Amino acid sequence: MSTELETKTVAKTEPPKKQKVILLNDDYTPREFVVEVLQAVFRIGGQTAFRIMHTAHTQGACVVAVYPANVAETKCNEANDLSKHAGHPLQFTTEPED
Ligand code: TYC
Repeated sequence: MSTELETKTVAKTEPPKKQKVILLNDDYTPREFVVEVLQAVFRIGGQTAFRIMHTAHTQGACVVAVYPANVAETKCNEANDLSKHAGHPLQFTTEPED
């Protein structure tokens, strides 16, 4: 009979944290540019992109989408870099999903 103790390790994997990507309004970025960035970076169709742009324009901000945290950060940085390189003040940010 063995006297060795067996240790069982149960992996407790937390579901990946999710983050909202939020589009912020500003007074200078052309509306068409906002729609183009939404389409290119977030793969959003033209009508939905226009609606998100318009909501941010009238309300001050709009949730673009919810992604796993690393995806949200990457897409947010990509969109902000595109805007900066084009010389626009357009800003995207992330915040934890509720
Ligand atoms: N408010 C900008 C304008 O009047 C357009 C705009 C819309 C900018 C949405 C940013 O998130 C934004 N040209």
